[in-house]
Amino acid sequence: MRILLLSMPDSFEHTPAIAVRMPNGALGSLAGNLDPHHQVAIADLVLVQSSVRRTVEQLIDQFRPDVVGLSVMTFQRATARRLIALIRSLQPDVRVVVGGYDPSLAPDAWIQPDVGVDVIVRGEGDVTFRELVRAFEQRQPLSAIGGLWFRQDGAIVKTAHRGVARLDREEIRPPNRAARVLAGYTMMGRRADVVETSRGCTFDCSFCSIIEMRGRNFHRFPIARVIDDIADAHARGARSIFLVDDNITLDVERFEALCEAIITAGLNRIDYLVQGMTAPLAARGATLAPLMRRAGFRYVFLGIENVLDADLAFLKARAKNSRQQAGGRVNSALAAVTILRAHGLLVVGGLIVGNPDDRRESVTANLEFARQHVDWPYIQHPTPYPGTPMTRDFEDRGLVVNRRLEEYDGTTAVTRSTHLDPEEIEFMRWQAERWMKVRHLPAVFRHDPMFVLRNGRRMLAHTFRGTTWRSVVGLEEARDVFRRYRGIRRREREYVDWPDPLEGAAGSDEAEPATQPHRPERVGAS
Ligand code: B12
Ligand code: SF4
Repeated sequence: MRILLLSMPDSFEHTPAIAVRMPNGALGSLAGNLDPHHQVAIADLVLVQSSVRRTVEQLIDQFRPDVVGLSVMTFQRATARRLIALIRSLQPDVRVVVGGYDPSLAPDAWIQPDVGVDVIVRGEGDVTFRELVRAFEQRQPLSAIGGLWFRQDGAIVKTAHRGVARLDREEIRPPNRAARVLAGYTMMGRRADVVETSRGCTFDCSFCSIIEMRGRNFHRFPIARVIDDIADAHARGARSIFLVDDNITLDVERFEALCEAIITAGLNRIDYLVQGMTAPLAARGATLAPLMRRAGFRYVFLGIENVLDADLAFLKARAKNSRQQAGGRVNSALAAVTILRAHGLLVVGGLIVGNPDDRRESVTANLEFARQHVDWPYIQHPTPYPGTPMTRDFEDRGLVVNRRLEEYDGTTAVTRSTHLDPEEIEFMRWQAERWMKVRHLPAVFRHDPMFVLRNGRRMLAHTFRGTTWRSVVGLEEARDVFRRYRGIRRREREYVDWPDPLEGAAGSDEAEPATQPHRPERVGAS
């Protein structure tokens, strides 16, 4: 069968597509786990943000897929609906399958007939999708395949729950990067790729979707498999690799062993990015941080979440972000940041501001921490994604004020606190963050001077969207710039020039004309 896998073009404020365009890890894994006789094409649409419709039309025309699979996050839901409608108009009989976080955690949103989805794959998809495609090919019933919702005779059939895979038994085969048909992956000018070393997490932070998605568990790929996977990415040109594990720092000994294995394999000239918790990095940083540096790690995305105890407690992130000391538990953010930076690692600081009881001072304290201690701010607002405990808390307290899911991108405040309006929370973050980002430019220049020379102006223009000469010379207020920036961002969200089949219904009320940024693009053979 011919299978086309798509990830959505919608990108995130803190990883602008000018500088960061990474492959979607799910699609490579799905492709690698299909039976080998199928023809598979992967198109990460973030690579063609300025020509999504044209690219999809070309792909459908050239490839004539039997099955199209889309990977969707919640804020990408409306884009996915438009794409499905476009694809159906081009090839009405194609089978449309959706998977990933939003279809898994909000399947009800995907079953309306107008949306045009045939099958929803819930949770981990590698084995489920393989079995699904086999069943399509052999015209077998889908009811025996665990982990699906599908349409049959006008009704929705839900099949048995499917547990997560044990990764140490070769149940999950390596990703198939050869299936990618678009070019242009980058991390600030270096060819970028993603690699998984483990899946899952045993914590239960209230804002995170992982527990509802997979349950509380942690499974590790064998280190030899990870090294082969990194070598494969490297052989295909990757010079910057994001380890997309949910929480690699759950097992620090294994992480250290991985660093050693990377060094032994001579793969330590690659730049690595990883995300981790503050507590183990603070506790073990004295040995771990220098080892990470030797292995090539450059950026550490730290889930600091919040520097105030009350907020950490609300986010249920206290256990992973504090450590026991004489006199009680203390927040481990500062210790982790300090040790990482002392060893030459750059810290991407993940913070969440605008929690239910936040006052101006609480937001300011977190912004001030970021200003002083992180290299790149990754500050978000609490966002009520489907199925998270935090969503229930915000709903119960009547604090969700924005139901336009395309704005659930993490940097749009869609909830208010009991003391602050969402606009005020977002304004405070936006105003502080832009200057923190500017401060990071020299570090990027030292590492990738050509990239900065070529793109520095566009990166600054992106960071300061909405600024005009009038605002620079003080003839306009910062709030005017902020309003203009929000208008620009609203227009940027229109990635697909095709109507939403649920237009007018809740969650799709953006009606601005499409204006598009840039993007290199190429449609090649599969
Ligand atoms: C790595 C990661 C990133 C990387 C992405 C790198 C990349 N290009 O892949 C970065 C840091 C850039 C990122 C950014 C964002 N992320 Co993120 N990210 C993750 C993380 C940690 C792992 C995702 C991953 O790659 N896993 C490995 C792959 C193999 O697993 P998977 O994606 O789950 O795919 C499996 C199944 O879902 C399923 N599946 C997936 N797609 C499909 C499609 C089909 C057809 C089928 C059949 C099956 C299927 O099968 C796959 C294989 O088993 C998750 C989870 C977590 N613990 O926080 C969050 C997560 C996915 N991110 C999330 C969000 C919200 C974002 C941001 C909006 C803001 C943010 N929090 O940073 C931005 C937006 C990104 C963008 N598009 O611009 C949310 C999504 C919530 C939701 N309901 O939509 C998550 C769940 C975190 C959370 N808050 O709970 N993210
Ligand atoms: S530690 Fe990270 S992956 Fe685990 S529940 Fe918390 S935010 Fe999610």
